[in-house]
Amino acid sequence: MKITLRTDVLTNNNKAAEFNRELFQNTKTLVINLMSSPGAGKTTLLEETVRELSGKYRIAVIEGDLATERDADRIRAMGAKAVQINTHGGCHLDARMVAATLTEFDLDEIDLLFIENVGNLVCPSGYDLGQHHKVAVLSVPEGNDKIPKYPQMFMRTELVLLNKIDLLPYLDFSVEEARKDLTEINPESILFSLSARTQEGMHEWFSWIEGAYLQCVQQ
Ligand SMILES: Nc1nc2c(ncn2[C@@H]2O[C@H](COP(=O)(O)OP(=O)(O)OP(=O)(O)O)[C@@H](O)[C@H]2O)c(=O)[nH]1
Ligand SMILES: [Mg+2]
Repeated sequence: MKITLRTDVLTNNNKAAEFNRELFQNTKTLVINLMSSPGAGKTTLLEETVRELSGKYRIAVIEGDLATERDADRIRAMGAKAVQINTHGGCHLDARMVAATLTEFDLDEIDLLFIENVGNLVCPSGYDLGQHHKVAVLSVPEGNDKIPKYPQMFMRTELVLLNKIDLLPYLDFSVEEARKDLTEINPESILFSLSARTQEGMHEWFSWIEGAYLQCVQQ
């Protein structure tokens, strides 16, 4: 019974995801679904991304949280349009929630749409939102065990942003071990080490976005 219900939920989600995907492709809007534990630094990374890339691209953000407009307000303060979804207890965004916010945007006028998922390493990765890319953020204070302990998240993402590397001197996190664990779980995935606080390594993330955008518009 439980399995049937989950299948139905996912089937409905996948239909909405296909609707979103077609819209994103028709309007040549690159869409990135950003996922992580609470506090890994998703909003900070997006603030810095808006700061760096808004001269070149038209950027918008969908923010997912259980409650408050705080993250959307942070993005608006950087000058980008942001729409907040409150899940009121739900642990992830689904494709229908995203579809419902799309009336708030003119996608023809947006080059990059970031979706910041609810902070959680478990549920968000199981839901296709119709995005082009799923990106996971992992942060140094979370410790080395997160990749092996939450494998579904890292199996389903093609890029991992290891954030807060400015804290490496104070904690026992091993970047080498993280790379090794990631390769075992998902040999295709790549990892960029960076700090949204000090900007170290951020250029790799910005170049990756530029490459992904080119690919999106050429399709
Ligand atoms: N030292 C350090 N702190 C960081 C860095 N990036 C983010 N932070 C801090 O980490 C805390 C959480 O950052 P957020 O960007 O709000 O994290 P989030 O992933 O959006 O959190 P949720 O939306 O609640 O899931 C804030 O106090 C940030 O200032 C970093 O690179 N280095
Ligand atoms: Mg956030």
